[in-house]
Amino acid sequence: MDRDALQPRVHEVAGDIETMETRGAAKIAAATADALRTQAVESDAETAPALLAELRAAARFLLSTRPTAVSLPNACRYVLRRADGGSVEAVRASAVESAVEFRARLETAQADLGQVGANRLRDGDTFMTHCHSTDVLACVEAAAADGKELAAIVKETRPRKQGHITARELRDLGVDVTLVVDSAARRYLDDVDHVLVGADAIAADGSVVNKIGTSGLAIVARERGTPIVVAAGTLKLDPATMTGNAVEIELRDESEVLTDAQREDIGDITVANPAFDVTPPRYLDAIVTERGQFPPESIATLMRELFGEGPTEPWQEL
Ligand code: RI2
Repeated sequence: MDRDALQPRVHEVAGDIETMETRGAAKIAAATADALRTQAVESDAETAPALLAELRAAARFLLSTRPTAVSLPNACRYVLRRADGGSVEAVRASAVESAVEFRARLETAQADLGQVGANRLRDGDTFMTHCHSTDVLACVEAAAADGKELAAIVKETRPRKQGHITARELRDLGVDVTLVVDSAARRYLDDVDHVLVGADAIAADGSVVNKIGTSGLAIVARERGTPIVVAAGTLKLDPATMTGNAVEIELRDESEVLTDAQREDIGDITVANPAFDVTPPRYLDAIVTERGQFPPESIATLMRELFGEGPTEPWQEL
């Protein structure tokens, strides 16, 4: 199906995800569900199969924007598996209902996992974090609501410096924030009670894919004996990894690393800009989800319960 037939809002949402105007795994998932809802509402398809074909095409288009955050295909799975019916109106209504339900579940999940994560944090604790994760923020927000006073060492997170967003949001929650450059992490780990990070995807073996720099932080934290906790709703579980698929690591443009002038000045070199890395389960202490806290090695059991034995790809063309 031609992408031009998709609603302008779907193009807008896809563009915002691609340029990272909309970023963070949970926000990407929420925007994806909204885009599919808009496609259903605004479509002038006249038959149920035509509307379903449009929804599948919209999902494929959204999926082409960023390859790593599994929340994106999981949002598409949720909406498309429930969009069904004998008439165009029935398909429209079920797509809208499932997209709205997905958003509501996302919010509840974040609040629930926030409380689980908050239970790990004690009054007076200091944690270190990397990048910007709304799941991590949910844990801190719940701890703050419980009256706990916290301090945070926030890594700047090159190249896009999402640590600045985290620093501002933590400060707004009343957390005592120290911002450090990424390479200062090891120096400050002695002052830290927990490392608390988010995730873009979690594989069936308990490996966690998160912003580049997470795995190095986890290895150094393990050496120091500092617990490493991942806050991640079950939306981040990647069912495709149950059948042996690897998570694709997004490689982004070199312009995020060097300005044109810097590039010109340095001359003929290669610039590599992977957005994510993989932390093996042996460096992680716990994965905090809305279903409770799990040792990383046991996550496959939860995956099977939620997704069955393997992934579905309801966006495939029939
Ligand atoms: P929440 C972000 O990726 C970070 O890697 C962060 O840890 C992860 O998404 C999860 O974010 P990016 O979109 O879902 O900035 O917890 O590349 O908000």
